[in-house]
Amino acid sequence: SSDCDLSGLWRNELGSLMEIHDVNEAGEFSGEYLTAVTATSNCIQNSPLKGAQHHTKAETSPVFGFTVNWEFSNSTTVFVGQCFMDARGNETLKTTWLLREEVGSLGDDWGATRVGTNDFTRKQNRER
Ligand code: B9F
Repeated sequence: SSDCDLSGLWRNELGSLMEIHDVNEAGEFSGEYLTAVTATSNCIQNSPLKGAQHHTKAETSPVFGFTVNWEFSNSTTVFVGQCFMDARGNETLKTTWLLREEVGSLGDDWGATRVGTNDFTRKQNRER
């Protein structure tokens, strides 16, 4: 079909990798995220993701959201985005994310959230 399918292996402009497993009937999916970047000395680990995509039948550019719980720090990132396909059939996931880090006190809450964008393109399995 010409619809974007979120399942598969993706890479963003930072070099981070994510694998999304089969999207179920309800539009829900799970997967793993391997970030290429971090801002601590912690060892980066594969981290689980869970999300949902819109499954309107007529939709060819589905909107979705997912959460990554970082295994190596007390922080979470949520992504929202939309899958677009160009004339050649190449898919891009345009996303905006919020990263919440754990802070020690209410007084530090003001600076606990970061925001940014990431663009993902499909990574061919042979490049693995
Ligand atoms: O570096 C983040 C982190 C959280 C608490 C200590 C370290 C965890 C990894 C986040 C990866 C982000 C980027 N990778 C990617 O692919 S998620 C959005 C970006 N897209 C110090 C305090 C808060 C951040 C750094 Fe930390």
